[in-house]
Amino acid sequence: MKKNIYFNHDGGVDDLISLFLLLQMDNVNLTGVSVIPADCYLEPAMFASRKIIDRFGKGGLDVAESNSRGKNPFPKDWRMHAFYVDALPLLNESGEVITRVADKPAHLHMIETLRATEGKTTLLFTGPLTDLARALDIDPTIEEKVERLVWMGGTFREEGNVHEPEHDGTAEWNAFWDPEAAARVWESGIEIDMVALESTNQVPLTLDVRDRWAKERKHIGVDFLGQCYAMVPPLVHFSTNSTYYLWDVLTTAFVGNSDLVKVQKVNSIVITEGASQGRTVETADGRPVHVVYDVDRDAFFDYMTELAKKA
Ligand code: AGV
Ligand code: CA
Repeated sequence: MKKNIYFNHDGGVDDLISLFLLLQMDNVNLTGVSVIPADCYLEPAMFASRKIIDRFGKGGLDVAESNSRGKNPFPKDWRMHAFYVDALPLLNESGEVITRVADKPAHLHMIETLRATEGKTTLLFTGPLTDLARALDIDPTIEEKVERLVWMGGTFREEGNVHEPEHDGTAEWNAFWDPEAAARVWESGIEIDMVALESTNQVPLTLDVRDRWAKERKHIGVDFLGQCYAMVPPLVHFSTNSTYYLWDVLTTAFVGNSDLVKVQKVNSIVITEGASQGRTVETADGRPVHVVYDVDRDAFFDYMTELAKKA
């Protein structure tokens, strides 16, 4: 049976590749897509999403724009990535965009889509949780329609990936952009699977992976992976602030094939104020989440590359 998936993303290279891979999964019924302007600019991320659906999907989807705003903005250099993907010749061959923009903002589009879909839906979020928090405030009864939330975000390590003034570096960026939103979702009864930095640190973009995609570029989908991952810096000597990992792609792969990873239950809270804002902390009386803390790296790269070959 196919799983219903609603996908909210923030237009990074790995968010857009996630959309592409979801469209190749036989066991997924993608019910809706929305884009939040966190780690992207909204316009190119919307166009890129619609063109990816046109080029690699089967039709029947529209894409909703989020009007949410965060507390701590992403660096501009990173937000630019959506412009590069949107400009790829592969996505502009037809010269037209068929997939439409939804008539409602993302959080209302999600409520409407959950209600209109038979049975329950898994929410896949690869950016901040702002649209989900707003949807829960407006209509908490949507919880009944949610199978679970799979979120790329958070970490229980000392070291997060936020390197910003006035912060102590313990948070992951999707949690840091809107800490209150994460805390709001933590208050809900929704089951949460958290693909944390613990596992995503194990899947950096490396040169051997790029070489593999280059060798197999005769497959249009693998060429697309190679073109997209040419835009972002790989891990060569040591990890820097801009080093790229396959954060969201691992999260999406977990939805398609949970055998790739190991999961552990942790009780936790989200810090919303001060120098550690956005940090997720383990505490005995916190709310339970399932943390993806380990991944079979080779099996993951095989899985995503094989999916891309189906395009
Ligand atoms: O913290 C990881 C999240 C993921 O959803 N994003 C990128 C992924 O889409 C923020 C981010 C952290 N470090 C980055 C990020 C970097 N070096 N480049 C771009 N985005
Ligand atoms: Ca993202």
